[in-house]
Amino acid sequence: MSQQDPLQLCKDLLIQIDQELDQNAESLRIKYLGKNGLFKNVSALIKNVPNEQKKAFGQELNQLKNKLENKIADLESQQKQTKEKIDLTLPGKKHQVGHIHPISQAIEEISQIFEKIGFNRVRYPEVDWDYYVFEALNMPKNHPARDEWETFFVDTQPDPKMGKMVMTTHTSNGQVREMERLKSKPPIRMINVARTYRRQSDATHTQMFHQFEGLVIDKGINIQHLKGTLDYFAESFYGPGTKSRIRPFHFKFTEPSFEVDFSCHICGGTGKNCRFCKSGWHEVGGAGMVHPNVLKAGGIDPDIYTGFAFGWGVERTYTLKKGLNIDDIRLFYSGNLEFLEQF
Ligand code: FA5
Repeated sequence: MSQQDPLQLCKDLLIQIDQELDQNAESLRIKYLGKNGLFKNVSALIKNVPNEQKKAFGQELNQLKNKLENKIADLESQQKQTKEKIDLTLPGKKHQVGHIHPISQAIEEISQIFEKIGFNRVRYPEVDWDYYVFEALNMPKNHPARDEWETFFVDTQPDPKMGKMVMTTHTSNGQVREMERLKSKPPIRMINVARTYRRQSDATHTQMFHQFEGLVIDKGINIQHLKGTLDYFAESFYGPGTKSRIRPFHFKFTEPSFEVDFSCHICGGTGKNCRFCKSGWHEVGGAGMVHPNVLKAGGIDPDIYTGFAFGWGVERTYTLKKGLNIDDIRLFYSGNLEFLEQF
């Protein structure tokens, strides 16, 4: 080494560092900066450098040292990062695991409650003929009662017998369909849960929501059976002590018809100073004894058989559960994970 031009040696080393195949910081440190390293050897050659070149040689050496130190520092930080990446002692990263949507959970719970007492879970079309949604339910064409349902109509060719296609406004479309499925032969114990649609949107209404529809038809079915079923559901879904109440109402497909309330779990049904219910009761939906015309539409003789039906909103029924304080059902469909992850 000592016979070569020290300045040239420095320049060669600068190139050699760039082309260095060994990428291990420690071994490079030893090779270049160690006790017997190349840098020390080259520095020692200063004694051979003529005085007028000493300054240039010194600058070259400085450049060489900086380059070596930077390269070794870079390699060290890269090695540190790689080491961190494969550190097997680090705790694993948890994958985000989703869960069933709260409304699907509610549907499952509701279905099980009714299946326990012999109801048969079914599902009928969510886009259905006018006939099943209105006409077979004692609402003839052009009847004003249809206006209440805020219907979305489907832009298709009407069927001469079945009429227009509509987005189902309620699960009551399943009533005559179930009678037909069972070839008009009671006993019928149906629980029909499905999506339903109306042109409504506010804190208690969404354009798409869910209903569950109960239908029981047999000989000798009366209002007491309906009331017993409501009480059974109230206690099973909301907890012991919850009561049901029916109030006179009007639906074209039931006679008599009722609105159904459940007692408030906050005030126990008293309504005293209760900001949650104000009256002691919460309304969840409708019910009644199946109208003879609806039985006839399903091919069932109303002189032999009677039945009851009810239809409630899943979202509404669910938000009245103890501990839930949801004052806007649109949250269920907002895609807001902070809200949904609570369930
Ligand atoms: C009906 O839909 C009747 N089919 C119920 C029925 C069935 C009566 C069988 C008799 C026999 P109503 O329009 O009141 O009735 O709706 C019932 C429930 O559905 C309401 O009380 C409410 O809980 C829910 N509901 C109605 N519209 C909406 C909406 N836009 N968003 C959320 N829930 C709704």
